[in-house]
Amino acid sequence: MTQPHAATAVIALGSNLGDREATLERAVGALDALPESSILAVSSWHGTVALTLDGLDPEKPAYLNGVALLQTRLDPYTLLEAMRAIESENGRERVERWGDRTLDLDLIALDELEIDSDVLQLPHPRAHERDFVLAPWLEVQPDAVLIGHGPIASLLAALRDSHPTSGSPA
Ligand code: PH2
Ligand code: MG
Ligand code: MG
Repeated sequence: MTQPHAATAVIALGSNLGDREATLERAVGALDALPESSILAVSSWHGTVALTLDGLDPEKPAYLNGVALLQTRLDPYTLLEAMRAIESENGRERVERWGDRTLDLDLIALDELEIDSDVLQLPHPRAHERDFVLAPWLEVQPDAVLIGHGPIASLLAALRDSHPTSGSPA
């Protein structure tokens, strides 16, 4: 389903298996190729330590993370479905929560939209505490504000004050 007005989607990309950079680049191309959608900006790829349910784990394969801005007229649920399809096309298998993956695409925000449904929460409920989302996001949208939490520049600074090493590459 499409909407009358274009919105800007903030999409976080991550990979810690296979040829990470090639997969992320392919995902950006696939997002750009979605109907009624075009990529506005893509951050650089940041090497990050894997965050697991038990905390940061340097023994796990390291991630490459980035953020893309996608202008789109797709409604949020159609966009989410399309993102899942791109994950599957890139070898994503859903084995364990927060497990290793060839490709993870997370919808972080869609303009000012707030949604709290079973399948989708916007803005993403954990984005404010994730260095690997905030740092690349800041590159492409320095004045962005995360609804309910504040300017992402302040969130990232606060996070780095409390966990000085959380964003460093593996
Ligand atoms: N994604 C996860 C779990 N852990 N760790 C890093 N460094 N980067 C991620 O993108 C990531 C993670 C679940 O989506
Ligand atoms: Mg994720
Ligand atoms: Mg995900």
